[in-house]
Amino acid sequence: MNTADLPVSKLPKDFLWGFATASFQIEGSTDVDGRAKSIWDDFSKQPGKTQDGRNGDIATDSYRLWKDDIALLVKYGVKSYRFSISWPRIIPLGGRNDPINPKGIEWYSNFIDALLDNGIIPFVTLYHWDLPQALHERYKGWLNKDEIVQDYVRYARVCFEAFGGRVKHWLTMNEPWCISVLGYGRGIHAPGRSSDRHRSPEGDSSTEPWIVGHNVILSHANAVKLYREEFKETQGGQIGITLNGDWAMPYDNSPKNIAAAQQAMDAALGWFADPIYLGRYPTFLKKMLGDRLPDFTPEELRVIKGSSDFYGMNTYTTNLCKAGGDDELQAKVIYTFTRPDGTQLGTQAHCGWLQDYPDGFRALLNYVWKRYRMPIYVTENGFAVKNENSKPMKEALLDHDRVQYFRGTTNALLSAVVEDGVDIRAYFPWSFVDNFEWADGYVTRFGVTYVDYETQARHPKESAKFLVKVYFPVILLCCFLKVPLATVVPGTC
Ligand code: PNW
Repeated sequence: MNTADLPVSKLPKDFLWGFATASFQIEGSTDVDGRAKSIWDDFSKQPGKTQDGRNGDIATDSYRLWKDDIALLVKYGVKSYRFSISWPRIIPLGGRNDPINPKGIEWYSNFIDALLDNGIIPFVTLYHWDLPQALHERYKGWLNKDEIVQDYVRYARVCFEAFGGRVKHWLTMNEPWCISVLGYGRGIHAPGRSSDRHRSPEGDSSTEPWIVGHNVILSHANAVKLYREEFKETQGGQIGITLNGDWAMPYDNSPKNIAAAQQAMDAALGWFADPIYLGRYPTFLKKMLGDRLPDFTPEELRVIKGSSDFYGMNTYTTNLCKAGGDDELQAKVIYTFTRPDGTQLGTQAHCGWLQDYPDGFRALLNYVWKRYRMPIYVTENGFAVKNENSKPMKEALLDHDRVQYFRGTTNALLSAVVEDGVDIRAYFPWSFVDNFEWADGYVTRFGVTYVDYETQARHPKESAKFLVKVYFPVILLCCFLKVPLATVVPGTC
């Protein structure tokens, strides 16, 4: 294609890019300055819950090393930084009548000031899985609609009041699917509930994930209502939710596998996106679950529909979908990475659920744009190189597969914007640094920065250099010149 014929780029001037993290995965210092426990504190200490038996007590020590972290972000030249606030640092016992912890407020306040002083825009997640343990003990946390919605909204209010003068980008929740399915269905994330009695003494995987998902949606929507009614006018920020969802591709052209792929989209992404953007649960989900899927009252639906200013997207991979199986948590669909001809979809990551397939990212961006018509903020996207943790550091820094991954996704993103006309406004690779990868412990590394856990020293990997020195300025240049990436970096599309 000749440059002159190219469609005009729609990358906005204020396109945000940077890196993402989450409080429990990086902060450590779990018992200082008045913080109380989150559900991950004890869970990660139970034998067998994390792959390497390690927990979040130290993580990347970012609660203490925050100035060094900001210095590195400055060196990388990011425009924005996505991080999360720890609820049990702000309200240690969590509830609406429980005391606020001034030390917790002070820490995030200083952190936000320092970001802004360095010209970095804070992009803040209110809830990235570290529920105050006290709320789980008091009333079973996300399972209790009457309590959790009010407690979450009060926590959100405290954050809007304390930080909203400076924070203009809010995410209410990170990945409700993971909260519900991994925490209350599969039982592999805190609080670890499941029907599997080898895993958990309590729990019901056939009902609890759907109840939790329902209550997470309601909590999100009511926090947004509060923001819009009492803060938006004076603070002028944006607020929305971020959903995980990977592209579901039919295994082959058979009608049953084409239908299976749509079911997979409905059950993972539509479960949350359909109520929030379209005002109803997907028909497939209702049919599969019957009355195990809670209903929203008409009044609740009015609060939920339209309760996100944008579409927050976390996405990592593509699954080939075959009809079959009886796993409701996966829409009764079988996932595979092996094509009918026996070849693999893409490069395998360290974790079993991830292969590199950039065309799927482009397809997902198009699907979400066409279905929901909301501007898209890509709030997570990344890759864990196979066996990176077993390599000597010098070798681990040469993270070729991660560079390839980001080369692919960057091209896919630009093609979606320039050729397909998708409205994308932000890109945050996961993650700024290697960190506590939940049930994987520290075995799986997602960072563009290597963390030496003996010394806590940070070392940029090739992928960080790639994103920062080549692509990010190039994205901005493409935006400025209104041309796609291939015309600026030959051979990339
Ligand atoms: C996301 N899956 O989690 C989270 O938002 C991050 O905290 C996490 O570190 C990152 O992705 C990498 O895993 C996911 O099983 C966890 O499909 C598991 C899945 C997807 C996302």
